[in-house]
Amino acid sequence: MLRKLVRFQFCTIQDQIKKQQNSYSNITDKIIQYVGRDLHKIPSHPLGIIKNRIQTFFENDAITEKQSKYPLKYKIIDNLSPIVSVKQNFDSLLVPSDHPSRKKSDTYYINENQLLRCHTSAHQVELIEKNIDAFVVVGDVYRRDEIDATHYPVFHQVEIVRIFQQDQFSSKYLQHQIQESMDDLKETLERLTRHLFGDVQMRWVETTFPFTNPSMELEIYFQDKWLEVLGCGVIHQDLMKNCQRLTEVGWAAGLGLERLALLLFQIPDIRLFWSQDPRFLDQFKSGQINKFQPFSKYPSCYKDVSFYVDHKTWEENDLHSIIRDIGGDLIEKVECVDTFYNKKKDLTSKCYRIHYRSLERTLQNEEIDILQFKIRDQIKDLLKLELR
Ligand code: FA5
Ligand code: MG
Repeated sequence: MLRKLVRFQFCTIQDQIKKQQNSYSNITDKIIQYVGRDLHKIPSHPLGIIKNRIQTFFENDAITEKQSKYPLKYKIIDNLSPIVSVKQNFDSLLVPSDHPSRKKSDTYYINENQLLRCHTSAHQVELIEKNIDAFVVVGDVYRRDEIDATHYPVFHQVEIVRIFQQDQFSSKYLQHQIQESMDDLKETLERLTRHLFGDVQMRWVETTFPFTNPSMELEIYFQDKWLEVLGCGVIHQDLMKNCQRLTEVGWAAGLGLERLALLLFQIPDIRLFWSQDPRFLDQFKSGQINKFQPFSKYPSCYKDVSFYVDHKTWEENDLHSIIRDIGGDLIEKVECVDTFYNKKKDLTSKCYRIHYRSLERTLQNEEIDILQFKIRDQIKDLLKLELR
């Protein structure tokens, strides 16, 4: 028994993934290295500082007048494994079977049934089923997404859910209850935003999610652009029914921690959160929000790669994945700089520009060439594309 226990303790989450991976998996070793780093649990890391601020808000100040009849304490949950089932991540949330987010080009699968959660909403149903009516889930999430200053394949989300009792509504009509829930949702999130930012320019944009109706996104004005920081909505009635909560109504929201941290600390690049450089880490203290002082940027350089694709089957994320796997954090940005259709070949020519920059040192041209050659080789070998 003891031996079993000891062995269990030494089986890291990374071992667990590797053990369950099969030929279906599209998770690279680079991605596995991020699992378990738990940046949101480090109190002096910008993500930990914001997570703690959000936690304090939900522990102390989040009860709106509407909620005050049953002032539930929000339960804070930050230790759920990022390994979830297809059922948790998609089916339970009413995500249609042909939804693009299910594709291997978008999600990191361990095998046919298990994956690295692509959002903290993966835990909604199991917690609602346990009759937890006010909760906050914090965790790392994984997506095969584009790479730029505000997107990264691993990031952190905060999920917030609040479900009401019938007698908290002023009307017995579902449509009115949905409207009242929506109002409470907006009030709560606007208060949270002011708790974090003080005064800031924000706007609500209508959107759709399979598991909420109606659905909204909140955007904040950042570096001369509107930046989406969260998605939310009134929990779909079919989802509540599936949880055996036939008559209840409530709301859910999912925030991106990095997006909030970029704004609050004025950090210019999402890759910095993963930096181990003391010039980054030493700038932050538990409980304190201060403006990030950029240290001198090392020079960047770019290399182009061109190839032919069949536009009917082309999945750009497969390219991003190869580049990220080979170049890791040395990749600053990947952009398509040229596209044209070649009628004779019935193929589309694409040219991608890969920008390289280290946050920690000046890169040598030779080492970039090695990476670029590896990328070219894998485009040929793995994607079976003809280079130009
Ligand atoms: C979702 O993930 C929904 N689960 C949110 C939700 C929860 C809706 C509950 C309704 C009810 P979305 O894919 O838009 O939605 O992501 C939510 C937030 O995560 C975004 O607003 C953004 O802040 C952050 N985010 C998304 N992709 C990335 C990325 N690649 N890098 C960093 N942050 C990201
Ligand atoms: Mg979105």
